[in-house]
Amino acid sequence: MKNFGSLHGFHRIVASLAMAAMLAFGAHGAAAQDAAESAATEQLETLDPAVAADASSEDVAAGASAYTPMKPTEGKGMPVAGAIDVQSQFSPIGKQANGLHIALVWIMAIISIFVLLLFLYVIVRFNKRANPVPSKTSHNTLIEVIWTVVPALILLGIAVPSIGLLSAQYKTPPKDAITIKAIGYQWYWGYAYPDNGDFEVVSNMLTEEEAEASGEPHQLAVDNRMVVPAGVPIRLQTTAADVIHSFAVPSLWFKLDAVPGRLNEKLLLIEEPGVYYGQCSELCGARHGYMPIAIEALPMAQYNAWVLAQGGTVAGAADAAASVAPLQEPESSVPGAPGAGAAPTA
Ligand SMILES: [Cu+2]
Repeated sequence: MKNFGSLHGFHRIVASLAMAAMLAFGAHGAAAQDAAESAATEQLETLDPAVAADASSEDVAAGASAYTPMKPTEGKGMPVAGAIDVQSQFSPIGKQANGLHIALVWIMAIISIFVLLLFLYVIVRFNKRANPVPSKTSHNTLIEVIWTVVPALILLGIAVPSIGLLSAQYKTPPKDAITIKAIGYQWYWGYAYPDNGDFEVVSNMLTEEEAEASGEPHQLAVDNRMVVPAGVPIRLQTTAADVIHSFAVPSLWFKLDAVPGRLNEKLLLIEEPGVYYGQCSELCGARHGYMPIAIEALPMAQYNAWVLAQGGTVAGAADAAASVAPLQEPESSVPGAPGAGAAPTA
């Protein structure tokens, strides 16, 4: 148990060091900014005017033509300055895992304090001055049984929820889950929507000025977000076009490698609408640190409206679409075309 406890403490020290390193890295980020600028500007020019317009508005438009990127909530779905713990969780699996994490920290703390108190007691009570003639006792069956059985029970108590969590994290998504595919490129993300007409959205990082202008955290803000429905199961598949990337969003407890030639999938269920940020988490080349992830979870009706605005299709389109937006020709979505969201040609 002592090992377990100290490992956990060690983990935290490492996390703090890593954070310090990341802060230092962030300071150097400006150097690579110039290279980013031209690519991002190019991307911005192809933006749908409706998307680019008034990013500061807090309204989440219901109509297809009026989609406005949602304003992120400070501290939600993003890192907080000075924090050392896990981000607040917004998925059921994240809450389960965070609960186990907190329980383990408490178990670790209680055991560490207990062992520390034993040490102090021995140091004070049995030092050479206080106890000049030591006892020659070498065995005590009762104590030996207790200090074997109790740690074993504690380990068992940890193992059961731990193994349960492990399997729950890789539970297969239900049949009716909406499939969305995240594709890693050097160095940006593409999001394909095979269940919604198979259009693809290309997502590039915003420059510092652009992120500031839209009220978003720099190096996490992107031009085109991965828009998903909230409150319904999503079959999130990951793959890559060139090298291995990793799709990771800490506040949703989601991390899955994106491997060329392979299709990984995992269930994603976001409990409430919001903007959730993440980053590529597999060293993938020079601009690995500049391919952030921004997920915008919307209520189903607004998600459908967004899909239609991108030129995609909606299941059971007739009624769902009629209430939110005019139908568009599916031909307007060219599979794999970058910058999907151009106006339909018809
Ligand atoms: Cu990457």
